[in-house]
Amino acid sequence: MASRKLLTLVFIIEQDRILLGMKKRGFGAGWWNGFGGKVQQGETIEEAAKRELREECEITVDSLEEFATITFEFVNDPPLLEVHLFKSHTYSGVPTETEEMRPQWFKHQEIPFDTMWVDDKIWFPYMLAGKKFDAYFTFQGHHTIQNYSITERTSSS
Ligand code: 6OG
Repeated sequence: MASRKLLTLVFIIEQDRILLGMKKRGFGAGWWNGFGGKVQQGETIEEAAKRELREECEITVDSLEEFATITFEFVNDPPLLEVHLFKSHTYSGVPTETEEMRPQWFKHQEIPFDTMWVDDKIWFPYMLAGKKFDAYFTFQGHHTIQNYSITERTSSS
């Protein structure tokens, strides 16, 4: 079986706006995204999500709701990325620029999809509608989606 890397992605979502960060370095640099990174040994996925949020924009959350997983396959470029997505409506602190991310609020209708990973415009509508889902995207390089699937979670799953 192909090896997988576990990653987190956190969104602070208020009624009419969402907090994104401009990634300043590393994977996905130059694109707006949620806050997140690799799960380290000895921490749970949720602990990693909270740590990355704190490290990347200096805010904290009491609790996070896990609402989706997205697995990314890059053709001829393993490993698979298994990204666990979390959201919160509330947070403590002031979103602050760090070496890794420059945070900024966006109205739901003004999300900068042209400066984001191309998968985002496909699944953000699910997230903003409060849906839970599991998705799989196969990428050819970093700009082209070869195919994908999204399965909405039913209330019993
Ligand atoms: P570091 O490797 O820098 O964390 N990530 C993606 N996010 C979106 N929206 N689309 C993708 O399409 C992504 N691939 C990875 C997961 C990388 C961060 O980027 C996210 C992590 O939060 C391919 O530590």
